[in-house]
Amino acid sequence: MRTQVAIIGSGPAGLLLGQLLGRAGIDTIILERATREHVLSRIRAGVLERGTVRLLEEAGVGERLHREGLVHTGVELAFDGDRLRLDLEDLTGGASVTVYGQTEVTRDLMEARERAGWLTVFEAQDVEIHDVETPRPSVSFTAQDGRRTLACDFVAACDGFHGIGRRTVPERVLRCFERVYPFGWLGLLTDAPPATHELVYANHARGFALLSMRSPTRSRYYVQVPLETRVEEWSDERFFTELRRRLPDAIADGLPTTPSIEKSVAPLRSFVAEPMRFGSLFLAGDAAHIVPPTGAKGLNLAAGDVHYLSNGLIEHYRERSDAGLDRYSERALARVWKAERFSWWMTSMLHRFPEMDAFAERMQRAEFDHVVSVRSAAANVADNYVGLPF
Ligand code: FAS
Ligand code: PHB
Repeated sequence: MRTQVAIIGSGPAGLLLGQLLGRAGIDTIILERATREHVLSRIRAGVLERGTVRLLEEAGVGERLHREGLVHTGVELAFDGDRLRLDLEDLTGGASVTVYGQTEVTRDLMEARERAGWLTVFEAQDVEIHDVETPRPSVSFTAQDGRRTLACDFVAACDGFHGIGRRTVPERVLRCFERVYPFGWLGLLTDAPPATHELVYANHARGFALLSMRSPTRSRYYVQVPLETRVEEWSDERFFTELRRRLPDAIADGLPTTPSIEKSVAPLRSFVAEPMRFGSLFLAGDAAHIVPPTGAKGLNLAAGDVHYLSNGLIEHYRERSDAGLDRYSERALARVWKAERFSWWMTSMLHRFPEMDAFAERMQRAEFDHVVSVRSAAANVADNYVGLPF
């Protein structure tokens, strides 16, 4: 087997990269270890930055996104009952975000790839990356018909936090930075109209809560929970009771209680691996970095990496120039670290940390009051939330 760019991972990063390269006439093969059904069953991100929306349009998958996506020009912060609506459009000079689930983004990209006839090998097991420091890299894997080797020019590791790509970079080269938060998020999906028409991020003495949505008839809610939380411990009733206690009364009173169709606990961490390139191997998306979901950046950072990487690869094949590829890691990391900062700040301001003392509580309140009372502070939050430019 041979291709120009071997992509590992059929999540948003791998699929978006495959779509942008394919539309530029560059041949790719995606190796995905899970089944198609499993990939499409994941419930994850919900908010798309303006840059991500533009990239999805460029990838030819903007039609359903614009038909079903919800354009939000504001987002609300609540702090022990006080509420602040950030007018994103006013504060950023016209920008907004689009609420459209990652599951739908993945489905749109996967179906577009299948319509184009570009190959994805599902259930590719034991993927290994070889010879990325030579002009003839390759990827080996076990398919249903046995062990295969895929020769290629480049390898794009879009294989997430637990993938093989980052582990292929020698320890002498790789440098990792990490902060693991002492809590997680318990998320619940339910078929009921959202309690609010925009997202609400709430800081409460009992812990963080987030009201989000997937459509006018499907809501997505989160509550901060201890790290060791097991989903089985949380009935729907217990979840909604706790969620109500963390919200301003005017919102809590209007919260419907409908059966969950999905519940899961996600840990929170900040993580960056440098560099994002090693020879002909490029890391993109969660393979290279993780952010706590408080800033709604994870999926959007994957899109940003793919923007830089696809441009660099297209430039390589069209103009025989490696300038973009040579700058990929530096440019991607510059944007990653800004999003890491914002996600860490939002998480630090909105969550209850074990052993928080009175001073730390006052600092959180002061951060909120600063955003409420100083327009430049509010604009800074808004600029980061809608997405910094590529
Ligand atoms: P993904 O992890 O999505 O995709 C990687 C793909 O590679 C997977 O399909 C995997 O099966 C495959 N793979 C892994 N190892 C492989 C191997 N060795 N061989 C072949 N294939 C392999 N972000 C937000 O912005 N908001 C959120 O609310 C949010 N919630 C999240 C909840 C959870 C539980 C998780 C895990 C993440 C969440 N994220 C959220 C972040 C998430 O959306 C990621 O940023 C996004 O999925 C990144 O996309 P990819 O980089 O493509 O990685
Ligand atoms: C979601 O809808 O899943 C979501 C929205 C915003 C976030 C995190 C998750 O910051």
